[in-house]
Amino acid sequence: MKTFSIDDTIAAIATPLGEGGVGIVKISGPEARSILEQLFVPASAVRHPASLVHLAPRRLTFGHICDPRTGAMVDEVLAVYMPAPRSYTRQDVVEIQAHGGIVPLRQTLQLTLMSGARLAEPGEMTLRAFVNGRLDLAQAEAVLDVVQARTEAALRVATEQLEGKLSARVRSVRAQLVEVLAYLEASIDFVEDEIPSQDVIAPLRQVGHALQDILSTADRGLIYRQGIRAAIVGRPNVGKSSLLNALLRGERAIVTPIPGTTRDTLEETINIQGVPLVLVDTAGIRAETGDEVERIGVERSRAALDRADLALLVIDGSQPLTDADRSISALISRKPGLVVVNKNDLPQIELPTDLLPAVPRLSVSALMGEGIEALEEAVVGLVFGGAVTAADTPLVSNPRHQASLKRALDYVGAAEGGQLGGLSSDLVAIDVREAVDALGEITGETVSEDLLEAIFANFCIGK
Ligand SMILES: Nc1nc2c(ncn2[C@@H]2O[C@H](COP(=O)(O)OP(=O)(O)OP(=O)(O)O)[C@@H](O)[C@H]2O)c(=O)[nH]1
Ligand SMILES: [Mg+2]
Repeated sequence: MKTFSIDDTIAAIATPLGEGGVGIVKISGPEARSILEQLFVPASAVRHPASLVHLAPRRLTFGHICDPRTGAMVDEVLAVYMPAPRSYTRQDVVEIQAHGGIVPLRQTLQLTLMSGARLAEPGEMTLRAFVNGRLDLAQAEAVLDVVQARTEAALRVATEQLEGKLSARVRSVRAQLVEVLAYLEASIDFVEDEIPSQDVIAPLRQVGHALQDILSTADRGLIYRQGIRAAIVGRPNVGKSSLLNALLRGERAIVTPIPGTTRDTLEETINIQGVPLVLVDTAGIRAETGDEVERIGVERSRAALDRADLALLVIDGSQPLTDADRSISALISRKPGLVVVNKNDLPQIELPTDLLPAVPRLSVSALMGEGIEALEEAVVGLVFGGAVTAADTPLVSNPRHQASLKRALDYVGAAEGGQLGGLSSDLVAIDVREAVDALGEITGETVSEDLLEAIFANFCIGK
């Protein structure tokens, strides 16, 4: 997407490549209809040649895609033509629903390119929807979040953003700021008695509170959207892989009585109370390992721990604490974590109280599935900072939006401070303008081409 040309016609395979029930080729742009007419032979046209190119808008028409050069049939399809502006991109859009095989879809796409379409870049259809004003930027980003949602909670956050809930809040706050800005700029140009004096502090404070309010659920929103990485660590044979399996309710990792069974890290995602939790099973860490493969595994588990948001330290409750347990506990002391005392189906040996005294402890049996639900509760409690409420859906779930909101809040604070400190209107106006621009970045009123490119590059082709 080097340049934002939106006047040409683009085409892409919109469904994942592979064998499927159907596969869709999408075309958007002024030539969409004429391209379809070159390639598509409605079934009715075979019987009544006069109806050859008659396609009723938004009606599925059955027919065949044929190579216009040879007349050779490529696939049997349903085609639909959606004239502008009532389409996803607000341009003329054509969708060809073909059989979901790689070869017929590729050939159909190839024919559209031959007939004048250009291959669409990732996200280019949605970019057009944005440029043509059908979606604002936050809504366009929500499209990607809907596609990528890993839990129902994440999907709910994304669909509300797609509907424009966040955009509406941001717009109304921005409008308030624009009013303040207009007043400040007017008072630069006119002497005091020419415009009625207006309170600037109160609206700035109001905006500040509104921004704080929007931001207040952002941390939770980000968690729903991005998930949390939890590394399961501990010395060999304490039951890390068994714990992963217990949390997955399945047999994913290999479990044996032999210490050193897990040689490499293994990742699986589970959904606990709407939070996508990426569990990383690691090789047991011990001080000295002669085995080269195991040593590499141990290195990886240290790395996994570094990248994790939280650590689950597994201890074998039926065995006395070892030096290895202690050195691993030192590794996790800087992370939020839980001590999981495993094997509580066996006689237990009391843990010394000085082992990570500030970290919550849970007693479980990975083998029997005992205490696993309490562990899940504890993880969610940790993730949401203790207080998990079934409060309403977070408005903000995107780090980009969170950063812009924080920046806007900072500038509003600076403007308020400046105004209270008796700064001249033109200086206060500078801060207010920065805040207005920061909010405009969320919905896309003020946005650079670089940023657009970065955002839409994350989309899949055909979206
Ligand atoms: N009694 C009992 N045995 C368990 C429990 N959890 C795991 N085990 C047994 O402990 C042994 C080691 O379990 P793993 O899950 O492979 O342990 P690990 O920590 O992944 O071991 P490494 O991969 O070697 O580091 C196996 O024989 C398991 O059946 C438990 O809760 N109770
Ligand atoms: Mg293991």
